[in-house]
Amino acid sequence: MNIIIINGPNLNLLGKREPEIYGCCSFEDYLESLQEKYPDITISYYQSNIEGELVNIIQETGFISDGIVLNAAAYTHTSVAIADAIRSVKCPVVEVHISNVHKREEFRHFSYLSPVCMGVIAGFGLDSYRLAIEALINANKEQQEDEH
Ligand code: CA2
Repeated sequence: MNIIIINGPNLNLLGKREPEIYGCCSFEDYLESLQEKYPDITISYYQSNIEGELVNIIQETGFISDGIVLNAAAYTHTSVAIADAIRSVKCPVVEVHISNVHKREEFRHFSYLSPVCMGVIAGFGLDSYRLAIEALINANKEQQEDEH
């Protein structure tokens, strides 16, 4: 399987700022441990602070990957463009959040992306990404069983 993890704005600061909310591990270190856990899966990683670049990478990878794990960060709550990009691609997209957005400010409770994603995982720290990968593995298995 080929899975891409896409992180949105400010997630390049993971491990450097606000550890009480987002933990103290950099995403690069976490990714290394994730890849060790899933040696049979190719996990690619992309991060951008720019909305249009997130749209581009979803379009570019959404037809050649088996799944996308997407933490669009603040764009989750604002971006019709990212929602449209998700809607336009073939592979399943799992929306991920490190924090439990429903325990936080009200503006974080709404997501433009949830209705066009396969599912949403929030509030488990960086482990949210692993849970999303598990969901994509299960979806891929089910799809293969349906095809045979
Ligand atoms: O909980 C999440 O994963 C969020 O997607 C993170 C976004 C926030 O706007 C969403 O409501 C929930 C913010 C990402 C900012 O990342 C930082 C990481 C470290 C230090 C500072 C910011």
